[in-house]
Amino acid sequence: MSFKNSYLASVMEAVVARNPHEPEFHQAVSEVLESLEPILERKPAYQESGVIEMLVEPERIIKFRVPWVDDSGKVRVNRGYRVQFNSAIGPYKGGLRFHPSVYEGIIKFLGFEQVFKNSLTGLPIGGAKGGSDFDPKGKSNAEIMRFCQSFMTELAKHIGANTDVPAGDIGVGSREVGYMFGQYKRLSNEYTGALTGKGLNYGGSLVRTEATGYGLCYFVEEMLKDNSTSMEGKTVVVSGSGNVAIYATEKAIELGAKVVTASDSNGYVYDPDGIDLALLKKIKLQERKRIKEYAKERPNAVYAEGCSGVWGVPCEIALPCATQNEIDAESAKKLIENGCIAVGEGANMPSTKEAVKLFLESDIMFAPAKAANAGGVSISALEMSQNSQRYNWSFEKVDHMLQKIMVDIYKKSSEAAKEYGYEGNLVVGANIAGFIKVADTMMAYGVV
Ligand code: NDP
Ligand code: 2IT
Repeated sequence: MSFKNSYLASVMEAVVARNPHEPEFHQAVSEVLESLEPILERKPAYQESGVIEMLVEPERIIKFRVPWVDDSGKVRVNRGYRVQFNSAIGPYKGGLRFHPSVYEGIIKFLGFEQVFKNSLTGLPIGGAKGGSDFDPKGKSNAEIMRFCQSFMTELAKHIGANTDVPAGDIGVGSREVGYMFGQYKRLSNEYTGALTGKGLNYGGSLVRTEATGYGLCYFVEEMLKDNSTSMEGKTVVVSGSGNVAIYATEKAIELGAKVVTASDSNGYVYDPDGIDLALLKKIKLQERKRIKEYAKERPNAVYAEGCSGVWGVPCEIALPCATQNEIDAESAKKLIENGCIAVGEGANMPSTKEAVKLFLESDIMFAPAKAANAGGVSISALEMSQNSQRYNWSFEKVDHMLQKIMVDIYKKSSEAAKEYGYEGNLVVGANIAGFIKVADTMMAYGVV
């Protein structure tokens, strides 16, 4: 780790010592702390108040047993988590991830990132994340439902519309949110918006499904515009084929780009004719099949095993929308060599530290996750507003608000970068801009 500031170095050392064996959490914290060096020089109160030491420690970690019965009658036991990281500027807010790789370190990294992302949105939401090591792959609908109900039976004790409002993430989409909301409503005997990403019949917001992918493209378009270009006519590589990837693909196509790839954890498809969005949606959203199937139905598309090969496909814009650390230094070098001009992170922390360094040292325009993928949680916050009003806004209204929020986040991040001497570095800009609102609020509260 490379800290010039000895205080920040000592905070980082303490984080590593206190949270051993959690490399993703260390990675997320070190990136933010490194960005804070220029602001600490100007405002020593951030050090004197202890606010940074408080920020790196979650307010509360909830860890629980999730027992359920599979279709053969066998009892299965998973582990559930909710890390309520910071509630300085609003109720805890952030998604739930169901994936076998989930452990405390993953949820902590995601919760920590969420604090700054949510601050950047300008909306009154604190940061949290949760999930389970449950693997939804190959499970029947009934098994998914029993798991979600058991998970919520415990989680319900800790959430609420004014306390903590979970939503989806990897492995948690509208089906899972439906099962969890149904169980929450039953347990609490209340009809309140304690989850977002709900179905449209029961308090969901229009545009929430599309929001992360659309928001990513709005952000990237603004970044390109600031550099006198646009998505129009560009070749785009997208990784993943889930919620974020599908709607990033949809908006990129709408903006005139040609998306040529989609992937999952087994491999990727390259379609030189441009991804057929209707086919992608049919395979992934309706049939819930693997991405391999796509190539079988398109004349010129090819499927390759292994998901990292997708970064070797020549493109001008890369949109990683699958998972953390999916772009390592080798993949970053390939993108740079092949003439990529912009990277927009749809997934959370999809680039390793080494990859980010390579992007920042190159001419590539780099849109970091905290800023670029904040569209999803922004519309979640607007879902909360609509639930409080007991009213639903139109698609056009919400989409317009999403566009404005993403442009504002771009402006805030690029202006903060410039103000602190890092013009063009949106990593530093987004981290500083996100930090200021939370840190100033915490200082107003004192030591709490
Ligand atoms: P989905 O579950 O809908 O899709 C995840 C996609 O990523 C799938 O194609 C999945 O493939 C792939 N994937 C998952 N794990 C891996 C892995 N280890 N290696 C390669 N591919 C993998 O999730 P989302 O689209 O919602 O989330 C994608 C990313 O976006 C995550 O990083 C999430 O945190 C982030 N994000 C999501 C938001 C949202 O609103 N949903 C908001 C902001 C960020 P497979 O089927 O093989 O597992
Ligand atoms: O990473 C994220 O921002 C999300 N998974 C969305 C969280 C939310 O509360 O909508």
